Amino acid sequence: MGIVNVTPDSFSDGGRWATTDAAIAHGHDLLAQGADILDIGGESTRPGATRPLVSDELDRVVPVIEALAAEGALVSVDTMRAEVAAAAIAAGARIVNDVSGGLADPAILRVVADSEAQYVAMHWRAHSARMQQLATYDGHGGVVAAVADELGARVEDAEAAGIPRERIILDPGLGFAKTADHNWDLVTGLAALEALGLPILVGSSRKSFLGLLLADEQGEPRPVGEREAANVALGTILALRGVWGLRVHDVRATVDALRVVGRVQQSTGDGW
Ligand code: PMM
Repeated sequence: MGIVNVTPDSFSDGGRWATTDAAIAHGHDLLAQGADILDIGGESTRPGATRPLVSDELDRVVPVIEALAAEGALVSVDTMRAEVAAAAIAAGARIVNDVSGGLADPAILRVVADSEAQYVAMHWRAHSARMQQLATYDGHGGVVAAVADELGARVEDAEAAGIPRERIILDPGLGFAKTADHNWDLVTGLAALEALGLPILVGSSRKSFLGLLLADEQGEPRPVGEREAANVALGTILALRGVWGLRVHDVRATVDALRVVGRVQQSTGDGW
């Protein structure tokens, strides 16, 4: 899944694809690099971000989705808002990627239920301005048990609103109300999410836990643009585990890695 952030303020690429034409061209580039899905978003969720007006979010994403979907691309809309999801589906989006899993705007669940779109429910606790204050997981089983429980509740709500289970994909929400250690716990504890029996999408691309892992001797995090090799390594591990999707900014390197995984699995099956 290649990322097209039509935003002025995303943490790693804010402003780069902020016009309709630049975003569409970026979508073409990601398809050429081998993306299966284009994830188009008009709201930055970086820590501390303020929310855009609904009208601005619509203006950002709808024309980009219309153009790319009309060309046959499989488009996902990255939104927490029912109104934006509805407009995106009308414009041709076939996946709704809701980073709040239906918590920010519960009406989004009915919008998806009334369509044929797939639904990504990500683990989330609060909007970006507040989320890092909620990065506490003191219960038995820590962050892994809490995320599995809370995502399980999101699935129940989605099903109650009429979204069939077959259309739901789960995402641990790396970096959302999570410290770096929480993110690593989730990666290594993926079995607890897999136990929910649904496909899993993971977004680690350029995130700060990779920057911290690769920090220099002074403890200075590796800059955002120099985390790609680590991201590909993580994506390779996750692909070997059988995750459904990887949400990435640089598609080519991940696609190359997935080809290697595919070639190895062609010879070894799942038993290597
Ligand atoms: N991360 C971001 C935005 N949307 N959606 C899903 N499903 N999973 C994620 O991890 C995720 C997301 C933040 O990253 P960005 O600002 O680089 O898009």
